[in-house]
Amino acid sequence: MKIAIMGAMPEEIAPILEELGTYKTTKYADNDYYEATYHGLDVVVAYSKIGKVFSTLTASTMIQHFNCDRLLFSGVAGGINPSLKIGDLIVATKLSQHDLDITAFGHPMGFVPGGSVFVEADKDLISLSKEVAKELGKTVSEGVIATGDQFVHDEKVKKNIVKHFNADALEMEGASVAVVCKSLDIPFFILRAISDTADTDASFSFDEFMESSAIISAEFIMKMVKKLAK
Ligand code: 3QA
Repeated sequence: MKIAIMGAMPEEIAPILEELGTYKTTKYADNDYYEATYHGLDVVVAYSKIGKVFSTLTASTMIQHFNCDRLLFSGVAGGINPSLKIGDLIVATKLSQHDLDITAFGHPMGFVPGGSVFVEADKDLISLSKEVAKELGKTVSEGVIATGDQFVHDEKVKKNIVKHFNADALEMEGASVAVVCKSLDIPFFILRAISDTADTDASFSFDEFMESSAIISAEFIMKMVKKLAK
């Protein structure tokens, strides 16, 4: 087993690299990849840079070039479901691209021929996350994550995403990573800790809480990796 652990921003993987301690850095496709062993398990860590295109490239590279056979994503998200507070963890059950729009031809939002509106995350990894949550005595929500190439900071945009996808949280990489993993038949897991609620104050909330929320997500992911190593 070789696990890909990815984030989008440096802050999202910094706590992971710190936990690994030592690693080998390899440059590939204009990005840095960090290879290590963690409790005897091979891992490859990287941050993709923000958005669907960069995250697609990184997920694909980790699987096809570095031969990872599972992928875990750790990072932060904007909360939509009002029950989600800053720092809360959400596990994606399924993901959708909220900005993929060929509705002019009668298709639903998020759909293109040959694809599907939602991509479901791996059930076994979700079960594993439930075990970890139980052991830590932590509440971890499950829900729909919507992905698009925009930092959402507007109630109207949020409402529209709820209308089409009934999403609980939103971010900018999960669904693209999901499409890559599904296409290459690689079990994947997307975890996010809330950094803001995607409203008018989102950028301020993000600046204040992204680092602490990124740590909350990364620590949980590493507990899962530890369990996978057993
Ligand atoms: C966007 C980051 C991108 O990787 C997606 C954070 C948290 N809140 C969100 C929201 N809308 C969409 N996505 C998110 N991540 C932040 S760009 C800031 C870059 O600053 C999840 C996410 N409301 C860099 C310094 O200028």
